[in-house]
Amino acid sequence: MHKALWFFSGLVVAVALAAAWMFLIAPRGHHREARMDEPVMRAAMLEKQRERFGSFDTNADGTVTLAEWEAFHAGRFDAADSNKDGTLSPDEMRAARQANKKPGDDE
Ligand SMILES: [Ca+2]
Ligand SMILES: [Ca+2]
Repeated sequence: MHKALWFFSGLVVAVALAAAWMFLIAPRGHHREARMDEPVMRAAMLEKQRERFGSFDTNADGTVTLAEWEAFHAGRFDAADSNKDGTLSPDEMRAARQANKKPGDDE
């Protein structure tokens, strides 16, 4: 009888420790993994920014002039002006926005 009481008490403690692990300690481990991925995510983001900057900086001198800025946007304007009348209609702007949408962008 005394041994059964010790066994039951041990079982209760083991269940309590398992519950503490599942709800208090293990979730922190998950966040630790997420933090370990941060440098990888940051590097991917920086690479994406470099690519975007490179699409403006056409002479690759490390700066974007007004002419490069305007040329980039003129190219986008020309691509959006599907009927080539020199203006953008609401439909053309909507179509251009849809065409430039990336996965994960808001609707
Ligand atoms: Ca440049
Ligand atoms: Ca047009």
